[in-house]
Amino acid sequence: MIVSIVGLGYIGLPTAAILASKRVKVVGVDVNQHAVDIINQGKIHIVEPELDILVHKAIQNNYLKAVTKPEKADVFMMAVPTPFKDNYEPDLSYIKSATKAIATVLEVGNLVILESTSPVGTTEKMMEWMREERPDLSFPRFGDDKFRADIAVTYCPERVLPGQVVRELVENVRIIGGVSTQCAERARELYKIFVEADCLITDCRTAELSKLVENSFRDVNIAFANELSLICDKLDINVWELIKLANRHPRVNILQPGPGVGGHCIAVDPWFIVNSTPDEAKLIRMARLVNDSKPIFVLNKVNQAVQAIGKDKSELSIACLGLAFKPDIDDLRESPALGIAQKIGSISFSSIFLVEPNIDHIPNGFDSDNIELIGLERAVKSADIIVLLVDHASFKSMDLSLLSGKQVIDTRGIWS
Ligand code: SAJ
Repeated sequence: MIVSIVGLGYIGLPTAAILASKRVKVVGVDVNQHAVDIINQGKIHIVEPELDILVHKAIQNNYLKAVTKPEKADVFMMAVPTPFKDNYEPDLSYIKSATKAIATVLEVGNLVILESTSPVGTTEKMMEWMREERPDLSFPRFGDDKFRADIAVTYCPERVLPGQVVRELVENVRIIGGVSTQCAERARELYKIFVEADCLITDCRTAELSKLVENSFRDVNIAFANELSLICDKLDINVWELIKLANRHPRVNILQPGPGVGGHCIAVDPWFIVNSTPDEAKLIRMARLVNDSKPIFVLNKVNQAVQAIGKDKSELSIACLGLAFKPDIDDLRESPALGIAQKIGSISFSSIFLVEPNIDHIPNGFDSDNIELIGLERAVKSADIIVLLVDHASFKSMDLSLLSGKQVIDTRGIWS
């Protein structure tokens, strides 16, 4: 059996490497020639623990190769991005072009799996795109278990946590949404090669919504915590203590407030639900707005800190601790910490110190020449105002006496 994985990013590449480690022949397809070249050298172009060893072995043992154009295979798995456009409408152009590309090499008996996070109905749209390219082939009909199609089509969302992808790909329960039950059963056989947990069968529409719902559930719960942080600020109550106490109730489990929600999943996927059912998804939309407004609250706190010192900004220095979207990773995508630091960077402080232990150069979006990327201790000692934006391990274990006499804005509650 040959499995072709289209899209060799954060999901596609680990999936390719794990399948290859189970002695399945894998052909990875990516339009990015640079990524293809790096992978074929047994190296990786993304940061993910344990992945480099897996890819290295897979290439060395000849179970994985990367190419830029699809080739014939038995199974095609698509793991390409689904961003949103300016109006929060999902952008399915990557899925469309990947689908059209694989359609040219499809053969009777092939299984096509979509893994990309997608709005409800995308799997069926994908079938339409394949049908347009290949009128000679028959495709399954939604919910029709009697019809024998040439091609099986399934939606199986990825649900792994960045930073733990290699472990979670094997250990997480998998949802397998077939266009028909036969399609789902075929996909389950494939996932059972490397998934140790249950592979639960449903239809493709339910599977599509389940992925969006999981991330929206988390977004709504984080929004609740973020709203509490605003309420507590008004009432002069320590939100971290409040949450700790409330969580001692047997049926309460409040998440943690922060400077906003980042990453390319939780800050994006709820919009796919809002976009498809705008009148019904009121709470989901409001949660997005609450989480997206949290950086403004943090910037107001910076202004208050300046006022508390009673000097002009041009006489003060400020340290921004953390730029990544969550702790102990280098991923800056949709990071509220980065956005806040960039806004601070445009204010005329005398010096701005950025501390991000997981990167080695100042990212784009900082224009001023009074901005430095420096170590934690030097930044904290030198700055008048400290804004803690990410709960990186090294910040948690810092000597807290260094903070004395400083204005401290702890958006993650690690020092409270
Ligand atoms: N955050 C908080 N407070 C919390 C928890 C998280 O402010 O109590 C923030 C984080 O700082 C970060 C953001 O939320 O900015 C998202 O981080 P995360 O760790 O909750 O999630 P992601 O985006 O890394 O991964 C999520 C996961 N989804 C769920 O847990 C439901 C993962 O399983 C999905 O596979 C992934 O999205 C995805 O690819 O969709």
